[in-house]
Amino acid sequence: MSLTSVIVETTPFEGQKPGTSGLRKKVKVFMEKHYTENFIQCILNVLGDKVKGSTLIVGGDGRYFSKQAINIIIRLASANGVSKLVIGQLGLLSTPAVSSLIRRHNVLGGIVLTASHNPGGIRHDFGIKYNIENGGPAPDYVSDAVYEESKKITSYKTTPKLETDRLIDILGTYNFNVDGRDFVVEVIDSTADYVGLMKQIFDFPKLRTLIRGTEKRPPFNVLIDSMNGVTGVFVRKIFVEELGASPDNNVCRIVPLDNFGEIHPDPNLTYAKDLVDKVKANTSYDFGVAFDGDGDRNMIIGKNAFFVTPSDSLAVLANNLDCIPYFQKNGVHGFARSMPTAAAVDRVAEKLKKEMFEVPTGWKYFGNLMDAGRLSLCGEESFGTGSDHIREKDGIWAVLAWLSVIEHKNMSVEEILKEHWSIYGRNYFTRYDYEECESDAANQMMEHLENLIASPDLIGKTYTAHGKSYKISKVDNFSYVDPIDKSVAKNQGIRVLFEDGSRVIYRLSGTGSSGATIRIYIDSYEKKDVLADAQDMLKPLVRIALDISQLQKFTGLEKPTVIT
Ligand code: G16
Repeated sequence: MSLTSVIVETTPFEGQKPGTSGLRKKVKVFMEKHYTENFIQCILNVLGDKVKGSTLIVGGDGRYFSKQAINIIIRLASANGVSKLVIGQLGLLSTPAVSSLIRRHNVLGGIVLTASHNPGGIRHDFGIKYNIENGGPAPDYVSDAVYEESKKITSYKTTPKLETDRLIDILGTYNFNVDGRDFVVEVIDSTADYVGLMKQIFDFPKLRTLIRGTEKRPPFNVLIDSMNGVTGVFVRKIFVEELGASPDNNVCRIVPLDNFGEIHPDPNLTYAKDLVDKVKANTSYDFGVAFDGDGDRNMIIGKNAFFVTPSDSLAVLANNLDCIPYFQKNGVHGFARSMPTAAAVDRVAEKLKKEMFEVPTGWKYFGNLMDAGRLSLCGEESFGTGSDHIREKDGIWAVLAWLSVIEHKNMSVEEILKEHWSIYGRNYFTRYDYEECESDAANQMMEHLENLIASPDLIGKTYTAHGKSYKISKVDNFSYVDPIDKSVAKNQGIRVLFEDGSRVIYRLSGTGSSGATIRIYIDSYEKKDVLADAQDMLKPLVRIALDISQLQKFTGLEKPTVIT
């Protein structure tokens, strides 16, 4: 049947400005008439002539409003001259799977429907982000252009009669003719491509032996928590079907729910408390991991819920990549971390004589370095770890990498960490999050910090708390020049650096959907005293961080919402 597109008049919406990773707003905002259509049309406008005849990947974490958004995308894409959409069945694709598909199919890009670790359901968050040809999140210049378009959009093109009802429920190729052009929707198995990629990277038979056990070695007992997010379908395929994990004892919450079962699908010690409690209560578990809604974040714990900070996780993997087939074949180039991430990996880079990069918060800043062949492994304190196999962070990849290291070293998680610290020393790290504060109060606090760091008196000033003193050696608002394309990212977080190498960093989150979230990152290095409790160790610096920022005065908040 031949279909005809139409032009629909619209007017701009305020605030369609992508944050750290795409546009995230309350579901009811995306449901407003023309809101989602406007944003999708703006992306297509920015892509310009490249859209004609192109293929795009579409999918997401299956949160509430995903199907409606996909239907809008199908109609707009067909009317704007896209030739083909490759869509995960039921709209499900993890963020890493989208990145993998873009690269393997060599297509123009992808649209990911997710608000990541933010809660889902009709009362919560939805999100849309665009990924470019290399499979990574759109760089700032693309997102800025989309935002500029959103301020002046007057119309969008759609094919209203294209029947989308239940189209993405059944695998298959669906052909349409729109304005005389062919338009194809291919609904694919959500996991097949990604599972294939993981099998190329890791030694699956060895990992299966680890999980199942041998005559000489008992099964390595894992608990994998998908937190009702999209990784559930991947966990079933990879860990249960391929690696022989028990569907009853080794995995939990693996059915994706559109409201994530009303939990906050953010893998940290506060929101993944269920996993922590289960691993603590059942001492037969050797390992626990939780993922976020869209599967790019991970939190690793060992026996008795021994917590591995993301900064340490990155450093340990960096130190042991040679046990993974992918790196044996491709070699290990450089390492990188986001600025607020503790510098544990820097010490590994130094020892292994690898290039080391410090970029602003946001996975998009790693892409150019990977494309240039200068970066193999990177990570962020926000529970993101990944490599150059794709251009997104990758939760399942991180677990398979950890299991490879455990299999190779035949040591527990805790033993591996303790050995690592004994060689490199330890970066104690904590992050305090103050979620959903009043935006004005948060902005005033940041202004206060800006003014403070502008004052020359601050350098050399000593702060004392709980009997420990720290002398300020440098303060700035972090800015970054991309070594490849020389683009500049300014105002990426206020840094207070102390003479002994300790750091306090302040920034506002770029992933919230309402209000403001203040993040304070505290990091201190110890060469010898490596076995203390992180919260005890960092108590003086936390006090100092709160004193410098006067957070309580500005926000009225006594306590953070989340402590990592
Ligand atoms: C996103 C980005 C990450 C970044 C994080 C920071 O994570 O993909 O690279 O570290 O945001 O979040 P915030 O700005 O809130 O500190 P995700 O998992 O939400 O896509």
